[in-house]
Amino acid sequence: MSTSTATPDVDVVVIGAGFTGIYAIHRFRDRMGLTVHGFDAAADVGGTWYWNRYPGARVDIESVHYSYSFDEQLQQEWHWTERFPAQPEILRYLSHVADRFDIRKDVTFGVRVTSATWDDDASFWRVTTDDGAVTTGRYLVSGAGTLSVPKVPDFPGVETFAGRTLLTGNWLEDVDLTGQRVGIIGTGSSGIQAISEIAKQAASLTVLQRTPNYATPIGNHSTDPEQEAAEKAAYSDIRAKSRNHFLGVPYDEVQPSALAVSPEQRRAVFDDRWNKGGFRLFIDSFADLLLDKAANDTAAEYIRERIRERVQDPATAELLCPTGYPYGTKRPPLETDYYEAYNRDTVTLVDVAANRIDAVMPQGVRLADGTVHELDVLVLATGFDACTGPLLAMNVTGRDGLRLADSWADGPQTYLGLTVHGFPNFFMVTGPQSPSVLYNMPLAIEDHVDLIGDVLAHLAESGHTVVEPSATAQDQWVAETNALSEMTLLPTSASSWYMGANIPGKPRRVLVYLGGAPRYRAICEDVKAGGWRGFAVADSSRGLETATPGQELDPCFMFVAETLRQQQFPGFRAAGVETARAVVDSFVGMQAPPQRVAAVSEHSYGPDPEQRLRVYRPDVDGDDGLPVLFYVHGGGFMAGGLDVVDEVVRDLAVRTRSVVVSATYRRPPEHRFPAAHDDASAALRWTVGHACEIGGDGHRISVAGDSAGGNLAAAAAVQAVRDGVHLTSLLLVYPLVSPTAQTASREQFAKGYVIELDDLAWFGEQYTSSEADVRDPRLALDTLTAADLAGLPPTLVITNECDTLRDEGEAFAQQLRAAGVDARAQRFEGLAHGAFWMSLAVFGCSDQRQAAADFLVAQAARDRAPALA
Ligand code: N01
Repeated sequence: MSTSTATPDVDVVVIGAGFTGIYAIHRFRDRMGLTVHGFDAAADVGGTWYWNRYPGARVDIESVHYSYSFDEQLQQEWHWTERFPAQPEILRYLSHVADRFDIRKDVTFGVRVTSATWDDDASFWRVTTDDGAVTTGRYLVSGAGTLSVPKVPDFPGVETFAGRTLLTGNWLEDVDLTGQRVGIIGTGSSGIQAISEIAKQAASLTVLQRTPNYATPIGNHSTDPEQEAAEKAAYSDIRAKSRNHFLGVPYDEVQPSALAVSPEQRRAVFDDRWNKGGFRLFIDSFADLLLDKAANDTAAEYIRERIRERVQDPATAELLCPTGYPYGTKRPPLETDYYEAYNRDTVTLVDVAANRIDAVMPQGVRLADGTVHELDVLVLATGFDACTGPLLAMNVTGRDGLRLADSWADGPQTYLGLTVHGFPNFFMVTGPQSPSVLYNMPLAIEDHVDLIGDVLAHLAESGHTVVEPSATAQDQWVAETNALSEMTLLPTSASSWYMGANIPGKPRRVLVYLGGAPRYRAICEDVKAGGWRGFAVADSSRGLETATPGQELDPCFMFVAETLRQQQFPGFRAAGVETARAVVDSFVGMQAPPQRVAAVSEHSYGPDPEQRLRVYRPDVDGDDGLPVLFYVHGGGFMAGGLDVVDEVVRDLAVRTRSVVVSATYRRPPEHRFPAAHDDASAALRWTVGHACEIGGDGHRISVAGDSAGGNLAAAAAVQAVRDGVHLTSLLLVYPLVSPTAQTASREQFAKGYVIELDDLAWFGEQYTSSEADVRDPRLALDTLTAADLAGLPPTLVITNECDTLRDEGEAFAQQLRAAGVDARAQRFEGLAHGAFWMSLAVFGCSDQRQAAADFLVAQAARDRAPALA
């Protein structure tokens, strides 16, 4: 192919002809009219199913789900003979699909990609293959797979072995092992599948096990014609359900917690899922198995019990029982008669954790204690350099000579696990940091290829040719991926390939997105709905340097925004008062379990039932009066209450070791301006008057509020200072400063960011009755003079980048500074309005609360009365 013109040879170069390559070629070529060329090192289609022909190789997601969904006729006409088909049948399926869509004509087989280099001047990729050819393509799509670079351990002397060495991950032919003395290293999914089959043929089988695994029954059987017909009749429904499931399968029996049921009930659930087979025990029993060690222990112990039941020799059974890591933190294998294999006289289990492999010799494997296991065949089922390995093996170089290997020296850096900053027009199907291996692969692949198709269509529509994610979007994605991983038990496994821990020297970083397919899909939807958030487009590679990316948004917020969109929430105005209040109250569902405090008491500061306070005393030793934090909740003046901020103020009480007084107030439309403002002032007066009584230090009272509550808090603080009250500090979390503020952030984030501009307008209409109300300096804080503000305590204004109220909050901090107040604003990138309440849903909430707490604690320390200092 040519290499010298500025027009590339093809629009899209596709690497790999497995599940990804086949669909990608069809999608881009036949449905979008693009020119496409594919490469695969294999002699034919199949990808992983081409290379893994070891005995026992079998899929572990039901074939009805582990298959393409993109073509209705295809899924109707194909017949699977088994529930979990073996490798030859899957390869036949892929060959059939390739025939049906005439894929092979656009693939060069038998060549391996040795480098892919972005040409900054021509703005396309130069792809070099090991036959010396160079092919140029505007877009580069990798379907190189996640588990396609086998790990070959460098045992000393491995090349001296006189028998035959076979690698499960590169096993291309049927090998007759009858009568052979076989040794196998590795008891992951591949090893376990192979052991069950090889044990039936070999004269002897020596299993050299370093780490035992939690293998559970696959539950395979022939396809039942009636069930097949029923499934085919409901296929679109099944696929929709699958895409709405964490793992991409339509399982629907998961229960919330293994610890919330009795031991008998738990056992019944485990028995049921064990008998149903597949990944049901792992993914469809209890939702907290990967999150809570105690819950995980129940499943781990259950599996150990079942292993002991199946293995006759107690010592062998104990060796096969995993104990050193939680269930599921290494990918759980599925098996048929695996444990029974050890009941054969011909099978020996050797513990190479206790007595490590020392060397491979011509006659077999020698262990550290000098024992030699003599072998004719050595099978290496030692795993893969997962997820990043296949991409790094291709020597990818992006803009300005940036090597992917350097960009990823500290672990993968991606946006959506699909694209990489610095690598224009490069797409990784099921790449690292995407759900990939934790999402039914064919569906994960279709979703990714479709998303790439949408990006390319967007480029064409906008008249651009080059696309790349911003560094900010990528950083946010990496943070989301790592934060999700930290919430699970995965990082506790010492050798899981999910964490890159199986390859010496590989950075320990989570390689898969653990938020599940539905969350991932929702985020991708928000990326699209938000005008391709985080992606910059340009006419050329150089143009990317100055291109403005679509507004990035923290992925947690993308999920929240998309969830609201999917619920078709019509906005607060259309929802009306009662629904608006219910919606705001429902934000409790986005909060972490509340922190424990020593005491909570209820108080009134006026006759109206809404004039209430809730006082939280943290569990702190000592008789000294604690600092007091007076907190006013937000909710557009007309919604919100003590319950919805209960978790927020408990957390602040614990973080700041302060007594927190949480105030609510009379709300519109029943009570209009200035009722809420009068109440906030009255509640603060109550707090000042009762500070000692509630265990606080009357000299150290800080005032805080969020959103509309920030407005009320600021106004109450101004009034208190005017009344001669000493305040320690003022914390305003994305405060409403004025109903009529006209700012760039109000325009930029008017729609699609949780609180919309029209919501603000409607809240204002509910609360105010006249123009005079709207301009009243208690509400329009921007009209307060320097004299009004002078004397306010040190103030922190927390703002969020993607918030309608951002600019007015930051302007208010300036206004305070101009009045001589020690004030500053702290902006949180990527967050939107409401984050301060969303401790469970938005990971950045914790940073925001910590910033608030650090400020409050520092001010309280500084303000300590001399006698107590
Ligand atoms: O690889 P693995 P795999 N000395 O990494 C051992 C998918 N898959 O090919 O645990 C001694 O899981 C290693 O020991 P340890 C599936 O996603 C799917 O089996 O590191 N032992 C471990 O026992 C799966 O998870 C199917 O202590 C050494 C084994 O080798 C993924 O592929 C079927 C060693 C490697 O296990 C990988 O599975 C098969 C050493 N130096 C695979 N080095 C389906 O069913 C490594 N080991 C679809």
